[in-house]
Amino acid sequence: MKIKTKPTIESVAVHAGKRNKDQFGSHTTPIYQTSTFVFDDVEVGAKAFRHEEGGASHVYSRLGNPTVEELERAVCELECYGLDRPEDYGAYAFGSGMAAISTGILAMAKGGHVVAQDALYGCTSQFLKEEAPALGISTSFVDMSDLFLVEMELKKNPETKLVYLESIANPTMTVADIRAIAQLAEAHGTLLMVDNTFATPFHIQPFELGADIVVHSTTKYIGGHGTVIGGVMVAKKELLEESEAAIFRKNLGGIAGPMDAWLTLNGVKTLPLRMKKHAENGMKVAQYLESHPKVDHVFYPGLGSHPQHALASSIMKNGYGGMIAFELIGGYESGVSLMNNVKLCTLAVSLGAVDTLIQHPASMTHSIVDEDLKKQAGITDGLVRISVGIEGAEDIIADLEQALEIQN
Ligand code: LCS
Repeated sequence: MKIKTKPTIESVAVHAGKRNKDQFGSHTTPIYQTSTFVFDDVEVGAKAFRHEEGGASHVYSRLGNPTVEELERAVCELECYGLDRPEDYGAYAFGSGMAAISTGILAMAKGGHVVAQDALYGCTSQFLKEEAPALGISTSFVDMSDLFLVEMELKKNPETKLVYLESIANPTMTVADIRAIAQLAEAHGTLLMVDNTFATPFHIQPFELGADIVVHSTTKYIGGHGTVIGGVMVAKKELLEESEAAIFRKNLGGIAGPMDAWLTLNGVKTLPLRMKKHAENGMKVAQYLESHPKVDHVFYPGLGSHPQHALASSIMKNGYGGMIAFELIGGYESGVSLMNNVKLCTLAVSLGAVDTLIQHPASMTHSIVDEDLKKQAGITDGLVRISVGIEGAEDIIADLEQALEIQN
């Protein structure tokens, strides 16, 4: 029998993050639901504060917590799956995706400029445009599907410290050429931060393509069950240290709580299994929508009609994910009618849960985005976004069919 040397990503996900047994031999991860940790004596406590050997391993749960650390190791292992030196990387978990993103940007782009993708999750876009300037960080937004524009923007802003993009953009489904953009970033001496929420490491591994920092809203596919808000940032330990990311997290205070970390860890174990089904259903639903006479356009990286289909096929593994954006021929009115008439699908924001969620970016998740930026990024009033769940694909399609039937 051939002996495999590299475990599958399914096996890594099930066992990721595990350390030695606790003192009771607990099989699953205990929830260390505690604010603080006991020191054996003053010396042990003082050494912990000085980060010296012999100090207590844990001090206070805003600085670190064993359950949270297990989640950090788990996501780190998945993002580093297949890399030559995964041990060089580390991760920090946060109480939300936005905490990971804002803390990460503040730590990595201190007092400098960010060149950001024009299509981004609404709150990320708002943070960069409206809050970050007061904190000493300026941003220019650019269409990252045009590498020439990215390069021009980098040349125009030599003080750029960070390039920021979403591997698959929310909600336009634009796929980023991470490899090419990483090369541009490196040539201009800036870091590349990638929000990998839509793709997850099951489909895209930004580190393999040259990214420096990966962030996630773990609220979505990684948690997977719609039970928890969370985020994570992964990068080389050296960069985490240099940027003082741990100090930023400690003092901004955005660490994840142990219960939330534990819920998210449960999601990690089945991430590949769920993503396989999300992607299978995503393709079926996208093909159905594309063939429907009332649908004007479908944005799904797996379809030949997607502007970056060839790029998606070269960087995505195991399929194309479960997110779809589309426009109906009847525009906004028809989209509203569809969303009001679905029965199996749920009208709600968020995504990446086991059940199918449908929402209207222009009036919901992206309502706060600057109007000009929305126009530039292609976030139109008629765009509908669907997060395809793991129900039977035929049931999701039947629900969309009856809802599309109703409108006229
Ligand atoms: N990054 C992406 C790509 C997201 O889609 C979201 C949230 C975040 C970051 C922020 O994560 P959070 O703080 O919520 O954990 N996206 C949402 C959405 O599309 N609908 O509701 C939330």
